[in-house]
Amino acid sequence: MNPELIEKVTKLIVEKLQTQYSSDGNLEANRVSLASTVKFWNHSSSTEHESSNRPTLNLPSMKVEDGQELITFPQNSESKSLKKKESTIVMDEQRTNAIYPTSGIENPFNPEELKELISKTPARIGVGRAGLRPKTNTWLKFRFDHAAAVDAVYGDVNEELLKRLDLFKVSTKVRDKEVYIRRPDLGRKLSDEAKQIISEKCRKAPTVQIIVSDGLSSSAVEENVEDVFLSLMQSLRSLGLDIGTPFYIEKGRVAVMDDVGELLQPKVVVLLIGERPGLVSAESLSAYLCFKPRIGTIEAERMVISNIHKGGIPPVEAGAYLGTVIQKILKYEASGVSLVQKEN
Ligand code: B12
Repeated sequence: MNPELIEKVTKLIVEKLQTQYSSDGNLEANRVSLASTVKFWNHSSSTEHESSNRPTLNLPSMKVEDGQELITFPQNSESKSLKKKESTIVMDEQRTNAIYPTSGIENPFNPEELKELISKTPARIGVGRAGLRPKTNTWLKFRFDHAAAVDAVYGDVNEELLKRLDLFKVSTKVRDKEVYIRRPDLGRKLSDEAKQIISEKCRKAPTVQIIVSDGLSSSAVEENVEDVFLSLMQSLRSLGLDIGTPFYIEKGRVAVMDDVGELLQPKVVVLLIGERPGLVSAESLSAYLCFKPRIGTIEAERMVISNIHKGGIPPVEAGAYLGTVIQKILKYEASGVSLVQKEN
């Protein structure tokens, strides 16, 4: 997607969220409003159910056209089935159609119940079998998804992408992928060289420090980070927040943000990092946030917006939404469990 289009979309989303959160200055109302507009991934893929795997942003029906590109955000008040992201519905249908009724279990005892069960989970259920073995199609699909997961974990992020986003690259204390997988502790520490480069290149004490890392999926970064990053930057700018010098950490873990916090003393760190590949996608990105992360920060102080990918939370929406979460963190000077406590 091009940057101008992202800018337009982000502005619209941020403006809408702003009016939702702060129009009346009433804390309780704002809290209720946040709770009612953001719903996290719950592993349900049913189109019939209230829960959703993407935030329903209460946006006006919004169309942004730019040459060939067209983005449409369905209205919150639309029917339940429309609340769900269209691509997810298509995926559901494809999956259900692929498995039922032509393949999978032949002559099921209760076809309707089977269909209902399959529609509720991305797990490979109701796939049938050939004798004691999985059917060839099921087996090939599994091998395909497994290969995608291995590629995601072992791959490296394209240098061109980092150049495009103007992110310089540093490493953690681990260089080898095998070691990275076996020693999460080393991925939580910056190398000495990284510390020196960051100190030289980055502005100190910014309000918001953005970091990108491959984590457990380089594919997640390659697929989503550009849109999330650009809309996050745009969203922070529209909110008038000061942004530090962003950079990329290779083979990072979530808690590496503590080292960055010590070095640069930002108020908030947002880390865009590849998630461990799972059943639904090998390309899912998370944004972990923390108010003043420092050595010794406990996990409960962190927050996560997960499942950012084309079948989950759309990247541009995620970036725009993150800006408003950061604004809230700054307002309460807290994140994670402390934020919830202060809000209440
Ligand atoms: C692996 C994993 C875990 C592992 C982490 C083990 C480890 N050391 O790697 C364990 C089993 C401990 C775990 C625990 C929890 N998890 Co978890 N976890 C995941 C999973 C499958 C992958 C995360 C990942 O790839 N991270 C990236 C890599 C690079 O990070 P890492 O540095 O190796 O590991 C850190 C993160 O994984 C982080 N983390 C893991 N889960 C959570 C949850 C929250 C709220 C936070 C702030 C951080 C966090 O803690 C690790 C140590 O720093 C995601 C699913 C997903 N789609 O993302 C769910 C997921 C992130 N977890 C989730 C939850 C709810 C939890 C728990 C709160 C469950 C509970 N009730 O106790 C706890 C909180 C742990 C914490 N750190 O605060 C939810 C978050 C939902 C949300 N949007 O808020 C997710 C999205 C699963 C889901 N679909 O519900 N988790």
